[in-house]
Amino acid sequence: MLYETYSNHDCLLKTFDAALQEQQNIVLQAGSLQDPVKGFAESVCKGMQKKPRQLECRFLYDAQGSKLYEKICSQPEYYLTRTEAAILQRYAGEISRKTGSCHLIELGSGSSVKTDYLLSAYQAHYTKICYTPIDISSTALKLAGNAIITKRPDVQVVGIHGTYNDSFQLLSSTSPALVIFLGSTLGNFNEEEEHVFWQDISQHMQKRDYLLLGVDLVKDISILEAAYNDAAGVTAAFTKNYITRMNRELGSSLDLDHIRHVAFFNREKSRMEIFLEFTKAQEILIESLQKTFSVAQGEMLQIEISRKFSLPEVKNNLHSYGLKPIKTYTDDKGWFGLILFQKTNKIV
Ligand code: AVJ
Repeated sequence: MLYETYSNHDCLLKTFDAALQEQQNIVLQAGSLQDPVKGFAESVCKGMQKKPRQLECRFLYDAQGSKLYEKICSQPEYYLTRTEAAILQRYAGEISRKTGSCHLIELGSGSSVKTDYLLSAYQAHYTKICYTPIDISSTALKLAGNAIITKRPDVQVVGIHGTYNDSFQLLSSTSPALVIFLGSTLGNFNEEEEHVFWQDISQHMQKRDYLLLGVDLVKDISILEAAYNDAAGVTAAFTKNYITRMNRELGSSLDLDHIRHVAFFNREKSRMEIFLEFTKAQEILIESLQKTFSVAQGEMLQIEISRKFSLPEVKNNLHSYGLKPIKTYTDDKGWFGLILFQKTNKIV
């Protein structure tokens, strides 16, 4: 797997097109991630000035965080990955027949393990499959990319080390495409962020392109809360790794023994809310910006939200962005949903 760095948008699209042409297996790094420590420092600084304080969850996924997330996925309480994988396994063939041959482009691909069901189905029906995983973890991308080209030498992998925003421009080159957005990662956006996201993506998708969206559905609170408070403490370690990253990259020197993972379901907002609670007062230092923030004893920093959806709500919402629901797939318990949409001309 080759790995190359590109400094501006123009350059990324051109290089992406060239890699497709030349049938390379490669990961291209988008300009947005070239100074990740600076981006992290600025983001923490901004988040600490909000009331209540909120940090951006995408910084959970450094090399260690991506590894811990994979470990979360195999915890008995964390039903999401397992349930979604079973739906994919069962319906990948049908999905591939519905969309026809297309370029698979996945947002937040991580380990790409679940996507393998789709790759397998598309390979069974079509020749020359191209897969574009997009992720903010270069380690996860390289590992996933190498695993795929080894297992499936006929699949071309052109990965993007970047953010969702970097991916939109690529949609001009990938049609007919299936945009894949799994794992209920959508739930990390609040309503406002979600609106901007669908606006951007629907504007860039070409007519008749498809979208496969995985969403976690509202269910019994005890099941939801258990999934984010696993008994082995892996989710707690994942959340606390945020502080480990701050200590390492920002020079924050925080005492992890007095910081606690807290996660509960907010019924009104239909979302899990995940916090780090400071059990003693501490100062957060951001060395490069010469800033410190005092955190009081008992204060909670919001690290992540994970919204829980209903299928009609999601389908209605996306319809207003010109994304027409084609078919919905769920598991027997109705815990998780996969919806296949197609881009139409009409923005309702
Ligand atoms: C990767 C966003 C789908 O919200 O369930 C898991 C992240 N955080 N446990 C989720 C997560 C804590 C996960 N997503």
